[in-house]
Amino acid sequence: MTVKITHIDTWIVDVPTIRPHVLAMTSISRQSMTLVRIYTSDGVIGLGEGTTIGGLAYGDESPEAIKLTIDQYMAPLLIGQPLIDPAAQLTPIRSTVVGNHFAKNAVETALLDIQGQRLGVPLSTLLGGRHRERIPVLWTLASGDTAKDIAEAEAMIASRRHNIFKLKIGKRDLRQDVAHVAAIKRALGDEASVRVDINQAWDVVTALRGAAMLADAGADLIEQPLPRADRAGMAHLTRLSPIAIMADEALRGPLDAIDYVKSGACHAFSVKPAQAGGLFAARDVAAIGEAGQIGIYGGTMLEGSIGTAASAHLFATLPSLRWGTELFGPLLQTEDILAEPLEYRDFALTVPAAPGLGLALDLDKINHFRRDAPSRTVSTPGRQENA
Ligand code: MUC
Ligand code: MG
Repeated sequence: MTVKITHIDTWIVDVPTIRPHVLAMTSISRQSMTLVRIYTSDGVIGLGEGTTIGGLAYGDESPEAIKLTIDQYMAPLLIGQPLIDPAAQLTPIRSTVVGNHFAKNAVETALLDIQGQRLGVPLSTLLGGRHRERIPVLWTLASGDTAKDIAEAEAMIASRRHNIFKLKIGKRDLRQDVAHVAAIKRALGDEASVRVDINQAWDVVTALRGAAMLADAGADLIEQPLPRADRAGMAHLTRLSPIAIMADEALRGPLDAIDYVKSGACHAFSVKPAQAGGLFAARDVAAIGEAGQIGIYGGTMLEGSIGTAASAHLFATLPSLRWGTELFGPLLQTEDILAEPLEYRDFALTVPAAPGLGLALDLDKINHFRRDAPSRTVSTPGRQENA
């Protein structure tokens, strides 16, 4: 009998963060994840996640927009259809939905999760197979306070959870920001790598000065210093910077990756499935970078465990991860939504081994944090919830 896609659920789940996370353009104290579940007629359920940072402060799809796009425009193209390979199942979506990379990534992940479960193989096998079982993970220091950041980093090193740190700067005056970085690097010493993420907050002149000052302070790398559209500025800076320049927000898929390689506009790529438009598009971004001698880094949108596991499956398949990864999203949240959380130890994340994503949800937790949870619902009369 033909197996069909029968039903698709989407929920926005708001989980508080363990402390405020301060970026150049916004500060978050909760993470809003749009979770997707795709059901098949033979009882398989695929999971996906669409998560951004700070509503519309980071990208141009909000959690609410991701949900609406999936519910209104993608689900009708899937529900009732025979289940086929994800590549072909996604064709009508690719041809009728422009952009909306976060929503596309969430749906693609769920379809791959279904395929992996049905074939009895982990998602990484569908993506070509693993180079590694465990993935190095850095931690972002973003409390906004130097002494707190140092204490946080020291605790991370002592518990062998992280020894690479990314500092969010760009909000304050350059000299203050560099003093903050220098104090942290001095306190942590040579055993810890310190990098910075500017989240597009500088112009070229500030970035040129900043790169020299940060090199003196012992930082290794500067992530997305300039606005995403300033490719010429990034190329200029990349030629002159004494430390590595990484592209993040600028990479919205393989075409951006080609352009960045051709114009020599960075030394490193932050590869993000959500920004690229899916795991396959992100794999292409990484392959283009590799071919162009660009150092690869596994980025995050501070996703929870579903998006993080999906990225981990992909990053396990990449031939090299020169700059490691930042797949710490679940650790920034006060509660995990999985029945069995992902394993972080010895400075690395273990890639799940069970079929598909290899995850099981904790539905009680999800029900508690769901934005439309019965206790918090303002008005959804007559709505049937089926968690
Ligand atoms: C970003 O810009 O890289 C990833 C880690 C973090 O702290 O923020 C995100 C977004
Ligand atoms: Mg970044």
